[in-house]
Amino acid sequence: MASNERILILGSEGQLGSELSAQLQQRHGLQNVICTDIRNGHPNTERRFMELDVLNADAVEQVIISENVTTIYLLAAVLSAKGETNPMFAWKLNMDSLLQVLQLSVKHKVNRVFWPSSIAAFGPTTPKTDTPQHPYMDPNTVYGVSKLSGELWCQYFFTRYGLDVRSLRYPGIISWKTPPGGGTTDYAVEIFHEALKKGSYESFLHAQTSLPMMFIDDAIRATLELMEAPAEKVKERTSYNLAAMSFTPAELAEAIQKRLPNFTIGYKTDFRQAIADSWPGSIDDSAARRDWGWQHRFDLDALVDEMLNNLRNRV
Ligand code: AKB
Repeated sequence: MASNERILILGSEGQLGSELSAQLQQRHGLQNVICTDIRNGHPNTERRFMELDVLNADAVEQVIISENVTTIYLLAAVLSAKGETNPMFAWKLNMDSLLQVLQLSVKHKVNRVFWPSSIAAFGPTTPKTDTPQHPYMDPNTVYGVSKLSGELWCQYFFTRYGLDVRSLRYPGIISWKTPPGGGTTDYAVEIFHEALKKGSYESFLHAQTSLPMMFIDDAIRATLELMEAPAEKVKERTSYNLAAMSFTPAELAEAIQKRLPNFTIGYKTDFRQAIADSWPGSIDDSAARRDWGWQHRFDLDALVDEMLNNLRNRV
């Protein structure tokens, strides 16, 4: 397929990157999508892949120059739970990579940059229900602090240099092809694997902890729709609230039990409970719906059907 875009994905092998890169390849052609990560997670897949450490600014700059990159998706990140085990490294990876990409994008006139934020940018004092687009934000994890700071840097580069940076505050993403790594919402993926493998699951979050969640197909579509929206429609230059559904571990277990009646769940909370308690239970994403027409497609039942149907053959 002919495309004028030359797309660089930094962090192509993770949960979002692996599915987003496949969609971008379909839209723009294999030649025009350069997948990079510190390791090749899909060695048998036909595509353009380069091993690249996102913290190596010189190497990233070389790729931007040699490939005439027009669009960058920066997806490499340390997530919330893993970040708490090594806060200084999480800060370094999450912030240095963003600041380098923003500066290189201005220097080499990259047209558009995508950077993911998260519900982790909110904190304990943020309103918990239908969290608005512009609430008080006081994140208390290093991941959340990096997301809030990163959002402000994105807005700064847009205002100061006119760089077209776009961002979404993702909820927990549920996927079956590539697992998430090191997040607080990971229970909602693990539970499906364990339900099919063992018929039971021990949740590290409390039964009644409600968190915003989204099926991966919706998350990828939201990303592409935001990136393809005309610039004048993108009014939030920090990051957009994005929502599909909210549920608790107990509600998810009940939905699984409707399909697997013998499935049982137990609860043994750990340090991730405090992280979840600091985040909102539900999100008001009316700005995204109004500005660029966001609409989710998957609710809890559709998500559980997709997960079980696809994982049944794999597990
Ligand atoms: C995490 O749990 O850290 C992530 C997120 C909500 O950003 N899934």
